[in-house]
Amino acid sequence: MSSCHTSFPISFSDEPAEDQLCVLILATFIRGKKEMGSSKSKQTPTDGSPTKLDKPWRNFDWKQNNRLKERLENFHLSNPDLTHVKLLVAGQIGAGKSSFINSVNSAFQGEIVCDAQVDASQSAASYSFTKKLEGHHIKNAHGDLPFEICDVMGLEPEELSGLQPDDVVKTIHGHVKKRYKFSENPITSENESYIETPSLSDQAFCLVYVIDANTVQFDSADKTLLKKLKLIRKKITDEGIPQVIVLTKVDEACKLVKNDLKQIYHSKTIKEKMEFCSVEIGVPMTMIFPVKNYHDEVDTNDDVDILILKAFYQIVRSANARLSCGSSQK
Ligand SMILES: Nc1nc2c(ncn2[C@@H]2O[C@H](COP(=O)(O)OP(=O)(O)OP(=O)(O)O)[C@@H](O)[C@H]2O)c(=O)[nH]1
Ligand SMILES: [Mg+2]
Repeated sequence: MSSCHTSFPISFSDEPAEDQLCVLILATFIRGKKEMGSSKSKQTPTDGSPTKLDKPWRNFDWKQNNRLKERLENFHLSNPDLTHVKLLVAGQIGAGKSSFINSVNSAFQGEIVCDAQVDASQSAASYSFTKKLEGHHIKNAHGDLPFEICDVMGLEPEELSGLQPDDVVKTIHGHVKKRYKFSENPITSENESYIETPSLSDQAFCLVYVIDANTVQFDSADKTLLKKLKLIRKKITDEGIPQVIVLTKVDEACKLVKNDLKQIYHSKTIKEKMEFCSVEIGVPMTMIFPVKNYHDEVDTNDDVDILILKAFYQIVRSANARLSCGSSQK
């Protein structure tokens, strides 16, 4: 195990807590499943409206927008030789990985940005819209910030199709060149897109796991996804790569939240979905962030921005702490 750990405790259910230092943007779970299985009756009152908790279950300052932006815009990387730190988003097809990247850029630029291509059809596609490894620099109105988010193909619930766990791990370690087109056959050192000796700027220091809140459920198909995740985690955990979960589409998952995003921490449904992810995936609640991505808006707004920036701030802090320990491959 790496001797270098960040200060963010992450424990996976099947592995010792000290081995669990990962930031992962994970986009999981099958589109189209609208309920959370057996817990449905507990979350939904008999009249069909979502349960509103009197007290918010997480203290959240809805006025920290400018403070967060300022901190991120003046962020200094722990390694001054690097111009940016790389972060990787991964997760299931259609969970909102590309939309999250666009939402981060939109929050900084104050207008809707669509750099990362998003599947506008909203269909329950069985293939990933994003196929190649794409790097997206995070920018504000004045230029580049020291962050780059890499977007990859979505994970599929079938064992042998789509992006393979090994490719995610190789991407984190910096072995995969930009624009590489993923396939079901993991990249090997013979491939012309394989980087034999990656530099620090090729490597990612946080894995962000994007999960669709609508579909949080672990049935047999999801178990295959879980297996893929466990394989990824197993490889990167010992290297102290931090892991963060971003829970997307909270607007679709809870009516209360759809009507007023500020109700997010009053929503029992969202709380239960986050707890479910925490238990099943093993990431502590403190490293799980619910967001609504920009998806049909023409203007940005403070409430959407603040949830996006809060998640991004934690991702960046975790990555920066890991970066101070050197290469992502130990
Ligand atoms: N309502 C709502 N829709 C969202 C949200 N995030 C993403 N979407 C929509 O979900 C669909 C899929 O989003 P993408 O960002 O393309 O998802 P992806 O994970 O990049 O998908 P692949 O590249 O195919 O693996 C698009 O139609 C988005 O507009 C959200 O927070 N709320
Ligand atoms: Mg995509």
